[in-house]
Amino acid sequence: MNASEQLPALDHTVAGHVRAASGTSPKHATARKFWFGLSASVMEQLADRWEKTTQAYNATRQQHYFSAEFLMGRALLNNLTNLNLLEQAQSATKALGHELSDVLEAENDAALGNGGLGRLAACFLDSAVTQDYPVTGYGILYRYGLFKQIFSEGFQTEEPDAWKEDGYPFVVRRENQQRIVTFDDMTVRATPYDMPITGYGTDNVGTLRLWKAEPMEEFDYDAFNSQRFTDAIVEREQVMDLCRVLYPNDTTYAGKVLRVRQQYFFCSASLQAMIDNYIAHHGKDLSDFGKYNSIQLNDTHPVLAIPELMRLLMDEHKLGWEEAWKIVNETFAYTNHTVLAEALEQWSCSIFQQLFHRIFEIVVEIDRRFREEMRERGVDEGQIEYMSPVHDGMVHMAWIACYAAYSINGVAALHTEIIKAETLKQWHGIWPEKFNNKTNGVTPRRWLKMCNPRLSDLLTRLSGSDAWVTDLDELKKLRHFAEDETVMQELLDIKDANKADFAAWIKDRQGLEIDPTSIYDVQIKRLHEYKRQLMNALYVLDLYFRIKEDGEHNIPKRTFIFGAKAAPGYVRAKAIIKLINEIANLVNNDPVVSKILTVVFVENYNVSPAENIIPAADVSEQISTAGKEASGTSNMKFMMNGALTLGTLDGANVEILDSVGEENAYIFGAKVEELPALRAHYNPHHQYETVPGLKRVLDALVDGRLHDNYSGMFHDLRSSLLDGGGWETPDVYYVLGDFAAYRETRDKMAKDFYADRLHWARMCWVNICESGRFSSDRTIGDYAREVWKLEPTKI
Ligand code: 26Q
Repeated sequence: MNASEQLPALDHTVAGHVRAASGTSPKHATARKFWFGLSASVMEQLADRWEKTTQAYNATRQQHYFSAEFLMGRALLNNLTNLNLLEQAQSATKALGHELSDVLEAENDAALGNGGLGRLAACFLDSAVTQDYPVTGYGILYRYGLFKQIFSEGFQTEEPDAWKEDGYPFVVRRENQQRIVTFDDMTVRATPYDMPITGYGTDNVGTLRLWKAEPMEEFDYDAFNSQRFTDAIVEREQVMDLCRVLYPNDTTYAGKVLRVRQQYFFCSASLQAMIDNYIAHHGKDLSDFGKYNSIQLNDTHPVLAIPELMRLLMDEHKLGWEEAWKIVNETFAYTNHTVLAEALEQWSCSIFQQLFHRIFEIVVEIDRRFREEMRERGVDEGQIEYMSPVHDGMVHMAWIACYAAYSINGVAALHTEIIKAETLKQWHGIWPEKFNNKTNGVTPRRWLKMCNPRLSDLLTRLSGSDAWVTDLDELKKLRHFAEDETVMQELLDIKDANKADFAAWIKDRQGLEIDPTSIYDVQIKRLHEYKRQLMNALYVLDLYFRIKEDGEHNIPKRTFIFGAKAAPGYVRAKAIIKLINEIANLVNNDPVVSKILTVVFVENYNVSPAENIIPAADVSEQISTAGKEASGTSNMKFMMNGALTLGTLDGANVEILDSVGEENAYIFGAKVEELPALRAHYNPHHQYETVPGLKRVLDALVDGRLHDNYSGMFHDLRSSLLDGGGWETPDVYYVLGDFAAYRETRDKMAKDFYADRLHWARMCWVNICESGRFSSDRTIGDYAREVWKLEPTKI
């Protein structure tokens, strides 16, 4: 029996909710108010099932996903799709004088994450609930999400992302579930805001629990009255600061005290809730805690949960060290997302001593026992020192994770091999059995069904059902349609329609006209040198000169689409943004070249822009230096939507290639195992002098043809490639080294696009049909079976 069956249907409840939210008739409500009302109707529909799911999960073994980031994007359309309410919502909205598309556009993205790692967490929640796995997410309710990006004169500037200032209907404040988190210098009330996570084709509704920091007392009236008014205000604000903003750092580590406070805050509150919950359902004896709970640590950001669980078990629940450590060992699993040394978190001991001396004591004891254990194993002192959780005045978060966790995984096959052989090789030497690979995936609900309805309808029609939505391997069965010209023509028509939609979208958003018959060649991801947006930009500039100066003809028509945010303090990444914008100016305003090429830099790239860009893409740029991109996940989204990968053998590209075959992807560049030898003799000046096109584009950076507004940025970019400014290794990411191969492959790809449209369609089709392996349903199934030992629990 389903309690929600007794509810009035959505189309009967919307009007009332809109009236309540807007204080007007539905007809006169703004799109934003209508969105509030419609969202409230959705919350009403799922409430009873949500409660039931929570109860069912509490009785069983559960998995808890700890992550400082959840890049959720918009919720309304996703929930309507999952709950099969889309048609009802459409007609109800229309009947009340609104367009659903306008209403959906009124929602802000919940951008509580930087990029891949945060979006992965969001896809995982979707897949977990869709497959009825008892999984709960835990994170932070940031008041400001990832900054809003504005271009002014081509430079990135940042503005706060006040995404929920006028309220957010998809979280419920759980007043009665508050916990107290204690720092040595402040005590904070942690209030959970729970977000329902709906799944596709299931009544289960999972939970994302986001904690908010609040002052212990509503207001310190005592202080207020005793003329300490400002002190009282300042104290309140310090507490509120805790959750104010998401750190925009992505890949480079910054040892900010507030960041470690955030991490401890959400870990402590989440663990307290878990322990209380365990006691309520399974009794006071905590020795089976690890049998009912497992925690996945999304990178090292939540690793403070390890010493904090030790503290809670020992200090609050009176267990001994050995007992507590055994539980910790049974409970934690750790996912590594990066091989970049500069991204590994390490905190100065003094920060720990100042914020939570007890946690520091526990970490030091973990360190002492670790060293003892290693000595017993006969590990040499030098290696013990290197691996020890505390040394050189720093606490090494990844080392604590590797020691305490029962599972350590990378996020793509190649990445896992690299962490075993390099990044974490000492740990692999000691505990090889802890290591495993879990190649990332993305949810086909958001990244295919929802964002690409045309293609989804075709797939459903050809399959005879929509089973593929929850079993993406079903698409393999459609592979033979590659030989069916009518279907291939239909695929081309769908892509064309999506491209026309994107052209209208970007015209509306940025006033840019693009040609929907041109090739859409797309690179969307955070801006980082290793991702090599610079190499892409240099190619575009080279093409400009080839048309303009060399009079090359027969250059296929192309639209180059970029989307990327740079960390605000990452000066060189910002220089690359400025450069792309300047190239866009040059190209788009040239009377000759603009007939063939257009450059679009999508401002403020985020989850929802991605949903508009990906279904329209022809070419997916995945061009990181081999060995640097742990996995990549946009590569998978593109594949699912029928774009072809132009990429290096890096991250999950390797597995995409394996799935589609080399005849259905464009692969170029140095391989991981070739790079050390190539580097040994590498001289970027030689590339500059000999590789066609390179000298001209690199010189254009500094000879006045491109303007960096006298910032010196372009000069720095050029010398970072050629001589490292005299003090750093030049061209660390092998941009010039791979340029020739990139140019050749990209040229060929563009020719192929126009040469035989049906052949191109067949390649896209194979990519779509083989994308099942990259569904996050597969990933979550693997985690559930192999790491979490979890059974589906259906309500
Ligand atoms: C750390 C310390 C201080 C401040 C910020 C950070 C920080 C924040 C975010 C460090 C790293 C991140 C995010 C990393 C990330 O998104 N990594 C990506 O993870 C994806 C999912 O596994 C992979 O597909 C990408 O390859 C990887 O780059």
